[in-house]
Amino acid sequence: LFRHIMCRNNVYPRSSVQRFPVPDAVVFWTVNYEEYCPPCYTAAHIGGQSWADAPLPNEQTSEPHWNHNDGLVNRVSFHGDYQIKDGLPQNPIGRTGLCGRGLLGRWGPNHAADPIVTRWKRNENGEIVRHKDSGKNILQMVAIQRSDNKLWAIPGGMVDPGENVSVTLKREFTEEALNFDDKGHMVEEFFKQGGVHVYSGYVDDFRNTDNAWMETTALNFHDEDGTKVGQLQLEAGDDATNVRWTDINANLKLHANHADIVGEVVAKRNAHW
Ligand code: RP5
Ligand code: MG
Ligand code: MG
Repeated sequence: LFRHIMCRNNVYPRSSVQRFPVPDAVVFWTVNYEEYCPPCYTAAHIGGQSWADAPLPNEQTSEPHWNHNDGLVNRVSFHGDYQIKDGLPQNPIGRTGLCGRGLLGRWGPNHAADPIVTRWKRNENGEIVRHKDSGKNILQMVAIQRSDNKLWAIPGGMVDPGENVSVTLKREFTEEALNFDDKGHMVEEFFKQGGVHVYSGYVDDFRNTDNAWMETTALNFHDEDGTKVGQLQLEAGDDATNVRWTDINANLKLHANHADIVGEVVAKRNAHW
């Protein structure tokens, strides 16, 4: 497990709540941090939403079925069983400087899916472009610009209750990179052939808290000859304000730990980095 960075030592998004300082040395719960006293924050607007849990502790409802599939909600973490302390799940990576759920709907893991759609970079003659130093082919991906933090990212989104991850991947790509319009069922057909599994686990997301965090399943959908999704006319939609084909290399800066996830695709395809 890596140490999270984006969800520490800053002001929580869409709020004025300052996270309690968590230096690198005291991230893990196993390390003693006597002074640790994080503020609690759960955004008011998530109350009563269908995608959100009830507040906790709660005398009216029974306790969520932690570490299990709970009705239509998947409360299983990719990192094994998480601990419950004072009735609340504990972030498996460690302290974030904030308790409560912040902007996240679920206590514990909030499951997302991330489709990494790629093609080879080509010149005007349709020939694959190699990088002059590495000699390796340059990979391009569909990246969106997030409206919430303006960062470029994989066009991912939350898994709806009971939704199969394969449906989430296709749906979120269509919503964010094609503005809800899968013209000619290109995405439907292309994704049906199956993607290559790249990553399942924790996301170093700026919304994470001590009691709620993002986890994702990332798959790579690669258009080898560039004649299928590689030809799509992109149009940003939903929570994306911009979309583009982006050259992939070591300088790529993306939201959360998306660049690390994309790095896995590069390794698998032996592309330039
Ligand atoms: C990221 O946020 C995940 O990796 C995924 O890309 C995304 C899901 O949240 P929304 O885009 O729905 O805000 O951390
Ligand atoms: Mg979305
Ligand atoms: Mg999204």
